[in-house]
Amino acid sequence: MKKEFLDLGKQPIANGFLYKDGIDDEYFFNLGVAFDEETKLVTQTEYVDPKLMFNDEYVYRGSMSKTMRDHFEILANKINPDCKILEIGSNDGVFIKHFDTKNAISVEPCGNFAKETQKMGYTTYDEFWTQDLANLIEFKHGKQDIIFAANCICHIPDLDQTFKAVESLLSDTGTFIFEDPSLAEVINNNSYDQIYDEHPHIFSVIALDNLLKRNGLQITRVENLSVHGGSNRIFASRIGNAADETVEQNKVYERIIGLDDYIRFKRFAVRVNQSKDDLVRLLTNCKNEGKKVISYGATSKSTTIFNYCGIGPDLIQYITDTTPEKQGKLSPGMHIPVISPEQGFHENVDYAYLGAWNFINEIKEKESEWIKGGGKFISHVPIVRFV
Ligand code: JHZ
Repeated sequence: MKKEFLDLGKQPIANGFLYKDGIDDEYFFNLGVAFDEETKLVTQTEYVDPKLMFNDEYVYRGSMSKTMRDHFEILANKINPDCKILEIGSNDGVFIKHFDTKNAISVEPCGNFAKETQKMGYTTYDEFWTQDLANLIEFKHGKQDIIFAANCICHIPDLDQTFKAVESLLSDTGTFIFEDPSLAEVINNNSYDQIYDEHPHIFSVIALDNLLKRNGLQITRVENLSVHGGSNRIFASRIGNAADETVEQNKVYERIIGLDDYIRFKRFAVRVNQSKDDLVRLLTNCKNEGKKVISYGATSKSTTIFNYCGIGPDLIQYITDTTPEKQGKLSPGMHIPVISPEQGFHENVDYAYLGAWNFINEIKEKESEWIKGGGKFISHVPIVRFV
């Protein structure tokens, strides 16, 4: 049974950057977050129709940061290049590009990105991941040695169907590798902005273990990653394979910090509410002091923040982002203009709220001159402050 613990209010499509003429038709939903007593899964109270988020106009490009390009290259280099590999949610090809087009296939429901990997020579199925698609892939390409998904599985509402389809397509010795934001890190860092329409679930290892097991799979290894504010890379295979010590270690740690207990999440909700008051207060003070405040990185995460906290162009003048598909548009819901860093990031900016706080090291290095000149970043992770 799902028990709601947090209400993040009325929210738009997190990556639904829009032109002025789209404002009247903008879609909103209520973002409630719940704990499922049976599986221990943290999940949304209602799910947004995936077709409203993942379609031919999708704007998020995985290859926009060096951190992520390097991250995927390092992983790809550890995988046997001769294995048969399938990627679910291949986006702009940031991971799959490291494999030979003869051995690698991909699934990508955003048509604009599916076309990109098709152009690169990969067989790409421009569809959502389903059992029917898994059956078709098995018929055409056979069972797969590796099924990989990065920042994708937590985007799919029906996890039982997802895992069953993976199990059916894996070869007998095959491995399912997937990585998504870690619930432990979200709770520890108060990074509640990881919760938005595209993330219907935030995974603990405990919940994944329960869900995978009831679909014929088991976790054999967990790697704790620093990317995206703290993620877990899960290795799973058919039930009966040996698990290493990292699985139990992660589950024990999660039990210690209370991720199997509804009360823990009620406490988290109190901290989220406090963070909202602190951020609005800090930005209001900056405005009253006549400072120029912008936001750095037009992220899905910042859509949650701005809409939950009611932060609009009066507090954040504009957002800079390197993604061409976001520039010239307005942010979802609060309609803050998005422009390129070349246009908007310069010495006249006093403070920049870090929408992309997960790339803080890369960004601080890149903007070291601005920082030397007195510029300061603001973040709410783990508490609201200048960083
Ligand atoms: P970033 C997306 O979340 C959506 P978002 C998705 N649901 C998901 O799970 C994660 O990604 C993985 C820009 N930028 O990665 C580029 C700069 O402008 O935090 C991006 O638009 N300058 C699939 O949207 C944004 O910031 C820079 O120097 O929260 C970062 O988005 C850098 C480094 C980035 O993901």
